[in-house]
Amino acid sequence: MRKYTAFGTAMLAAALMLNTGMAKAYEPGKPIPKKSINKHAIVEPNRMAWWSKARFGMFIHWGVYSVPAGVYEGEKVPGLGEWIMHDKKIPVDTYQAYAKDFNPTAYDPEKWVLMAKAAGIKYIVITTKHHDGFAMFDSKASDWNIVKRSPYHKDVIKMLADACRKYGMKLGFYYSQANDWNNAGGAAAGGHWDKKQDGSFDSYLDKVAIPQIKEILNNYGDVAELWWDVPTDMTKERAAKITPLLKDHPNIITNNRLGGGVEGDLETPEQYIPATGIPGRYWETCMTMNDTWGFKTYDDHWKSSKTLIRNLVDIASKGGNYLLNIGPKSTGEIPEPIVERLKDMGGWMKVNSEAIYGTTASPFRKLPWGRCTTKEMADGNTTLYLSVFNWPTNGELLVPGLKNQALSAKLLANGTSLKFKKVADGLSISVPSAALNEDATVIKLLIKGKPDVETVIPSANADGSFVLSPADADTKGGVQSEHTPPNLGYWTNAKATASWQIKITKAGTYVVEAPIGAVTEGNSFIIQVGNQSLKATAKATGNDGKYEVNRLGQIKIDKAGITNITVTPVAENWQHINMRDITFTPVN
Ligand code: FHN
Repeated sequence: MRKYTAFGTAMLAAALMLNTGMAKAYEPGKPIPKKSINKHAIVEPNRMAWWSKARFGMFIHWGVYSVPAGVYEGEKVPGLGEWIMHDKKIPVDTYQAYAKDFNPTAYDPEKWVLMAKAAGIKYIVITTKHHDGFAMFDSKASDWNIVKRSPYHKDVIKMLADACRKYGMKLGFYYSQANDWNNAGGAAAGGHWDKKQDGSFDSYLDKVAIPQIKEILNNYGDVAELWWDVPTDMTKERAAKITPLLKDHPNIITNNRLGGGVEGDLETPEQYIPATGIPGRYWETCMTMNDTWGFKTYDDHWKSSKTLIRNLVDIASKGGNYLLNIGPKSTGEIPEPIVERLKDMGGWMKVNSEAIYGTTASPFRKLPWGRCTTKEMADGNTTLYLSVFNWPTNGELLVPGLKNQALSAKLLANGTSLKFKKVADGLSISVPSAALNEDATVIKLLIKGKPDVETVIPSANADGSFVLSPADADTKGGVQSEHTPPNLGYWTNAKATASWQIKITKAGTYVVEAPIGAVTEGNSFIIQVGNQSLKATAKATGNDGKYEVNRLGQIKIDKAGITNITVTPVAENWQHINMRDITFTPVN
């Protein structure tokens, strides 16, 4: 679990609230024909085709905030790097002085684009203006921009657009339409602490935001995506001033954060992967590599390359795109941990990208060992890409519930053919003793026809014992299954639940144990098994990544058979926990 500020979360919640009760999608973003949506397939409007195939994009948060880089008046400021002005209530003049030190002489946009390409990234979305209102482009609408106020005096967006065009990389623009802490009137709703921010929000929209949106739409060639953010006070009427600007850009893809009830094309889960995707909507998970979007000198909480690769696979298996963020330094350099991770992702993609690009969601509800992506073949058969995270130790990989006839199975990395046979619970594939790639080894399985999968409910062992693993959980409310180590994380919401279905083999009393990491004391939860429940409290370990086995207590299971098990937090005192496997052992 990685923490982000309560404020950021609140802003996002506000963004999403403003998008509820939504009207129809605006022109030219034709609404997705909802009637033709089934659980995993969307009838694709053509302009979405490239995006759906791409699966992997790069977000860039770059601006004046990369100068203080998380430090103000000698003090390390907690929270997001790009929020420093807001979080420390930095006066406008003081903040604007940072622009004098924003001199990215090491900026090499071609190098950025080639780095992204080598990682397997297909499109870039960059902040043209974040909440600090600083335009990273040559703007006529406000001189609070890089050309006028920085010693660099160059339009870095134009330079990036040129590089993207040269190397065939799609480019999209992030634009903070309603939160602007420097242009007068722009902070009317989203935080206000300096007289210089005074002004009317409508006049800010008319004189700064709308002219700037026109500039980014018209001065840089094709814009692949327009990424609105935080629609504070964006009423229907205000949004209606912006949507017509997109009419001349019929191919542009927009997200769901404009506000005013505008649905846009994309859902934008932030910092999480929706447990079962977002059926019937295009979606793009945006995520940081460490804990900040904009560069901070001392944020070393980097996700491992393994986590990033598995996130990409996980997202593709749920039918979404991964918009992975980088925060460059004010010099224009990319921090080395980012470079290393993108290189690792590129190494994996070089061999396995076939399992990502152009694929659709998994037909399996859950797979105990990894993920699956799918490609429909022209002859009506289907390729299943099985990305194995946890390699079997017995030489057999069970594809549970698969009823189709298998035609061939190969290791994607080297083409080695694998034997397979039908078994009672699905298809069993004979695999080498060791994985080819610890991050994810892909098996390319060709099956006859469209996937026909029966949900297999796992069974307890003959002695009655069983283990509930994070990967098998059905999660609701934000808690999610994380990979390294496998755990249920992001469990910040006291209403979030994890549940499982299992075939109990023996009635009786069971001892329940689980390794848990918890920063604070007092996180209690209820384990509900059928109609019995057990209340337990996690021990604090001081760090949510430090696990200690908790003996949670005993519970009576009344009868054998299919049983639902749910873990629900007790709201009082709930902070968050990370929980690994829950083990049930019968008391003899
Ligand atoms: O407040 C911003 C944040 O700084 C960052 O830009 C993210 C990216 O999705 N969006 C906002 C919070 O939802």
